[in-house]
Amino acid sequence: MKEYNPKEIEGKWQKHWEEKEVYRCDMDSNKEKFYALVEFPYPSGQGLHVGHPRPYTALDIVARKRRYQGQEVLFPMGFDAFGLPTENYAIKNHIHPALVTKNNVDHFKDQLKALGFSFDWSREVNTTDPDYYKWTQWIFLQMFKKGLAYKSEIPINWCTSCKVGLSNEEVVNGSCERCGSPVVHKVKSQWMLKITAYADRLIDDLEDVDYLDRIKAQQINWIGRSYGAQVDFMVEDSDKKLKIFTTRPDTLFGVSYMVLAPEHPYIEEFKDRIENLDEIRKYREEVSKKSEFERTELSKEKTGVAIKGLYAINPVNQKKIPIWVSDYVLMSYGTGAIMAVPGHDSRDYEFAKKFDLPILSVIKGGDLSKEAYTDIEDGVLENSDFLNGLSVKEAKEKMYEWLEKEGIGERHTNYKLRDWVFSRQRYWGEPIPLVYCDDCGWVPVDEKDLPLTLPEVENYEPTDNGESPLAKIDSFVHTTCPKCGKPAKRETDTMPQWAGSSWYYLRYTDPHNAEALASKEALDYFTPVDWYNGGMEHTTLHLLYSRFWHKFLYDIGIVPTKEPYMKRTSHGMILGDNGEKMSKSRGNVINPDDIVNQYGADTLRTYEMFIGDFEKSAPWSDNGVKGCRRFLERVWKLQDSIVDGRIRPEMEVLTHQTIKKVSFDYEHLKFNTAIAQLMTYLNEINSLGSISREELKIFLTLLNPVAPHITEELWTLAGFEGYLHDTSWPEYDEAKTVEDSIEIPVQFNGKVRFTVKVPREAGKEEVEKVVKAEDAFADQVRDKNVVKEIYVPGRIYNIVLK
Ligand code: ANZ
Ligand code: ZN
Repeated sequence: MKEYNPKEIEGKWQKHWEEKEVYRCDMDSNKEKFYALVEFPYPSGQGLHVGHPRPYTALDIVARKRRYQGQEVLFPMGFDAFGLPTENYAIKNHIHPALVTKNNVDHFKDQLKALGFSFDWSREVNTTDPDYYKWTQWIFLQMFKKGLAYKSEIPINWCTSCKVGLSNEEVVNGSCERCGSPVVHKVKSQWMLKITAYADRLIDDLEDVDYLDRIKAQQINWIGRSYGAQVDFMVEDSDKKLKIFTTRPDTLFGVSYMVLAPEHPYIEEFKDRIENLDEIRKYREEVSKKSEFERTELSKEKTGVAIKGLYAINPVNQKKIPIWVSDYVLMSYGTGAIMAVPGHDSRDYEFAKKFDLPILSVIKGGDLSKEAYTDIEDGVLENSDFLNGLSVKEAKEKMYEWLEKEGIGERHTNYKLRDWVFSRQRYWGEPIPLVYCDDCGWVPVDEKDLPLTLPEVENYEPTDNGESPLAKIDSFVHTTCPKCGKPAKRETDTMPQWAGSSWYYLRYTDPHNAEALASKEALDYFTPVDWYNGGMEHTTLHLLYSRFWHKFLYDIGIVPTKEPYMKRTSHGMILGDNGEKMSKSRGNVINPDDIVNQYGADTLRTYEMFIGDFEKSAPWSDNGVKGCRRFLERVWKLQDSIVDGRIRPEMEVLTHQTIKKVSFDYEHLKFNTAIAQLMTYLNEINSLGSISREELKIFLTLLNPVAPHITEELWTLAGFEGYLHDTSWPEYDEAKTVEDSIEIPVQFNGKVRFTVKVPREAGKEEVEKVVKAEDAFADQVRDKNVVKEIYVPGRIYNIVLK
């Protein structure tokens, strides 16, 4: 037997698969399709991380298994290559970002290929390829034409270091998600996409998909739908109404003050009446330095200023109530003003305590000297005139009716979700294909002129005023209006990195199509994606954005389904051996290339699947890697102990159990327990000292999705016909997964003396015969008499002697 040499056999099989196009996928209407999708990587300069192979191996296992089961499997890979890290690297090193991207993609591809994934590389996509982004631009134009893309002068989140506008989603705790620098607000005219128009469908259609519960919850929380009412309070001695949003119209009788966001327009509107205007302006100035996150943190000490000289009138009882400004009310949510009910809202309660404002009870049962009473399930109204005695639910309903009848307010649904800031003032992104004409306004580039490609430039830095580098390229900027032919100017902002990944899974179905983003045939056959696995960090943004684009494409008749992904799962991270996130600064980064070189791709794959519960994070362990390599060494040695024949009786139950368990576990993210079962199987074989040819076939097939190279090699070495990748998945017989003989303890006067092996279904007479045939039976009885015998079926045989 030759030594196990992964280097030799892995390269050989990878070459074979590639040359024979073994994993190429084609539409085949006779076969059921299966579309398995993993998130395509951003080709960074650091190359592949050991975190990447975890999800890729997982779905590779499922893809390989489904092929054995006769499905036409689409399992593609590509690169999400626009974006800041590449651009920043290009600026620093004076290399064109396209070249940086090409080098990084080449490196990633080599690394991915060395891991033996069964991707159909003929379908590779790259979001920076003009043939690809032509369609990203096309989709944007369709949205523009439908009024879903609009320009808005809004304060945007501005990263002081990247010099780029960020969406709310890209701001984490007041800092830039990418570089960690502080984010400030800056007013800029930006292209926006109206994702809010899809908010309800993005929540409601989750009913139709099979996502992990926590993923659904994240989507729902991010959209943040709340049902409530908008209610008008009159400003005292004026004809102006102060509009507020509340989810608790039932508590209107409990309002003791109002709060405006410091940016609320009424402060300037009523500036002549406000006695302490300077104080309020000063407060507003201070607040502008804080992020929304800091402002809304629950634990923070409440601050605020009473507006002197301005009061509101409560529409339900005409009571005069004071108006305050405070930063816990955000201008960007609801109407930027609230009615405060300190008796039943915790934030209002804290505020009222701090500033000594009245706290009224309108829901029975709380102890308002301690805290706000916020229970809405059991609450019953009090001190509330026509609502007294009603439950919260009934009172809400009655109040909606009353407000509507009196013309004071109406039902209103609010969302936390904001429209998507779609402009970036950067070079390395898809140019936004719009032209500004003084006469015609914003005009789309003619579709036949797509792709609108990026011009060659000398340097990629944004301009100091924050304009995109494209603004400096006269030949790009100056054009003619596609509508009237007069001189006009191009938009110089580019799209955000999220654009290309919002529809890439569609392009994989027909990646070389020059006439459409994909043919109708291909979309009908392959979509929706059957199973999408990706990181938890992408289950809000990317998932939401791509579901939005998909729904839009559905509305305009391009894609056949409402949802892009039928099933979404997520994997945990691989951490450093110290349990912390891998990072250069911690010095705990593992390079997958080193593991492949030292132990082989099959070991890395096996290890990453065996490392622990797939959905949880797990620390790297060199010993764990070595253990998986030893397992494969023992698998390799099987070639020396092959005997002829089918499944042997002593292996029958374990074999059927193993097929059953491994088949189930691969489909349910339980890769670690599947591998543990295969290890048990191998141990049993080793204790028998041999493996029959049929047993070997089954074992190699079951292990193949995890360790595809060593198993192909052993298949060939064993002289089985054809190639392992051409065979089919083993079937199990449910009846044979249970042991059909069982051990029965035999008890004499309450003490177990020996056991007998009998068929599971054996009756008393049959068991009695076996018991009495044992020598040990005669030893026990000797000169005594058997006075009683009881058989508890399957459990115990009881004998009483005298
Ligand atoms: C009165 C009230 C009484 C409220 C009560 C709650 C409990 P969600 O569920 O997040 O939508 N609110 C409204 N606009 C706000 C803003 N711009 N900034 C901060 N808070 C705002 O929350 C809705 C509730 O948050 C609203 O209902 C309002 O307070 C507050 F016992 O109105 B409520
Ligand atoms: Zn024009």
